[in-house]
Amino acid sequence: MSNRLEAVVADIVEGIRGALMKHDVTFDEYRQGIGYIMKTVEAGELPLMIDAFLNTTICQIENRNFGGSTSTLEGPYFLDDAPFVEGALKTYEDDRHEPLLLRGRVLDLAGAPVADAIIDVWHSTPDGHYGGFHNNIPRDFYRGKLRTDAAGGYEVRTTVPVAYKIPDQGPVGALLEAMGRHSWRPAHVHYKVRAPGFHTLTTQAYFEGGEYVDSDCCEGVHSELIHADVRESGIKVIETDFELAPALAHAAAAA
Ligand code: MBD
Ligand code: FE
Repeated sequence: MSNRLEAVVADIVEGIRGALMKHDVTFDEYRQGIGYIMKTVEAGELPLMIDAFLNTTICQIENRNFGGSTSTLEGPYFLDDAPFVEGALKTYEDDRHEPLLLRGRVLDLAGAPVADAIIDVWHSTPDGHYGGFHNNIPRDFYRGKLRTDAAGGYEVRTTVPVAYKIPDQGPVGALLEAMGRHSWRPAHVHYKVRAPGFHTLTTQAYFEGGEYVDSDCCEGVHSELIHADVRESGIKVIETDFELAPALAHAAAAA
């Protein structure tokens, strides 16, 4: 058996060495880089930093190796212990809330319904924060698990999320801004869809015309994940069918 760990780490190191060489990085800058990483760890933002730069690459690999719906960023705010919810996610009472209905079906690659699939849904508050992470918002707010019915269907009410700014007081937002980039993600709803025998699908929904849809700082937007402004009796609806691939990876990844 080949040593996969050795192979991957050696190539990562080689890639970093190439970048350092290319830019004549000085010893002083090298020490500053280490200091920056230390600060990021202390601020609890290391997962955020890595996700901002590399999560989308892992998703590209998933999309290359599995069929089914397009996968995109999990991001740093998924909580696996979110409770099952019926009808609606728990949210605050907030004048800024705009109601949102999420619904659709979970299907296999042949289009047959997948019953009893579990869908985690999570998204931001109307001021761009996540339950369990920011401002003492309870862990079970703006997130929950759904179970698909016999027809593979799911439906839940919640509120429209807003664009998310990676905080610029923290090391990650500060880095992006110092690089001359912005630190915004377009408004999005997160989903993680799981069912026995299927490859887990992690994805998001975006809003057509929304701010930053064309310039996500984490590069997680795919055109097929952008939803038009559909309304039923005035209520915004995102209808998404999730197609799950079989659990087995493409030969290239499984080898
Ligand atoms: C988010 O909300 C997110 O989804 C990602 C990918 C990165 C930072 C914040
Ligand atoms: Fe997010």
